[in-house]
Amino acid sequence: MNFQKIPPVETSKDILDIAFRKARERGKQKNLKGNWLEIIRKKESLKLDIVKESITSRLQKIYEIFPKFDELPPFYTSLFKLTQDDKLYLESLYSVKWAIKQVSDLHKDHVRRVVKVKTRDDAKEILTQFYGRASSVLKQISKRLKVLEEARKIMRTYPDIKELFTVCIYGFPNVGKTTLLNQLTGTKAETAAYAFTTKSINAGYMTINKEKVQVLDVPGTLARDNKMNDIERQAELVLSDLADVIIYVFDVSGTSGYSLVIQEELFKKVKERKDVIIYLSKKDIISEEKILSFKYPHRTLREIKKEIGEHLKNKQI
Ligand SMILES: Nc1nc2c(ncn2[C@@H]2O[C@H](COP(=O)(O)OP(=O)(O)OP(=O)(O)O)[C@@H](O)[C@H]2O)c(=O)[nH]1
Ligand SMILES: [Mg+2]
Repeated sequence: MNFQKIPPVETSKDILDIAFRKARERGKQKNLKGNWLEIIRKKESLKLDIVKESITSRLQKIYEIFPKFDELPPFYTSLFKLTQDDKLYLESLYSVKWAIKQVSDLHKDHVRRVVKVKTRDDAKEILTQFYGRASSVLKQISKRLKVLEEARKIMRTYPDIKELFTVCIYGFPNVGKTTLLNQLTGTKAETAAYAFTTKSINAGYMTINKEKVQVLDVPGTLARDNKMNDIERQAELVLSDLADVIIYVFDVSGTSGYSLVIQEELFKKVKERKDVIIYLSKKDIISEEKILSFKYPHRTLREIKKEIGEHLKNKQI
């Protein structure tokens, strides 16, 4: 699912302005046939049609392009619930459908009346009434459209998850996970010298033995079982639902602010769940002795790629 393709949601005011402008421009047709009364009726009906068509087609596009949960892969449904208010979102989406129906019904009703008018003033009055009522419907969903626009902005941060072999870079905050993603895949995701820099999932890709591999960098986690916040839960979601292999980033320099002991505790838990490759970050600022005394086997960038290649081979067998 590519969330980047959802276009910005117009405001109620924009939708109305466009509809009324179109009616003004296209309602100027001169080649209508019949006597003066028939021409007035046709002209005003045409404007009703143009306004209705313009509003409902724009709303219909919004309704169709925004994802419904039953058509989303379960990973995205979970991610959605972690990052925004799913109930408010669905209510907003259904209010768009409601508005389409309201404007269509109003249109039918006003067309029925306009084809029977006896004077120019009556025709104008019906048109004014329709414009007023359609505006009122759009105003009622104005806040809902804003909710959808906000939802779109959040969905833009969702990674475009592909059905590929998936590596998850995992570990405590500030240990150097995003830096590693950038080094492995050439992405330019944001890194910074403080914890919880990454608040959503970053995706990068690399090719190993001609096969494309997806690498997901997740927010740092403290992994306290019942105390995880929704940002940390995104890391847990990738770990449990998508990862084929984990790269666990250990920072033994102490600059991340987490001791070796607690990093080790988390590592042991993760190892129980998935295949783990260890990467020692910040080797440039720690002593050779410290690296040598680190008790688990760890890999360089080049070795990581090689080991992922082994996992790929094993998966194919
Ligand atoms: N010297 C040195 N600094 C590093 C290295 N890797 C990361 N850093 C620094 O460590 C800080 C944290 O790096 P990030 O890659 O943002 O860490 P993260 O694990 O993604 O952090 P969160 O997203 O907050 O969980 C940044 O200031 C990086 O520049 C490294 O190998 N050497
Ligand atoms: Mg990060």
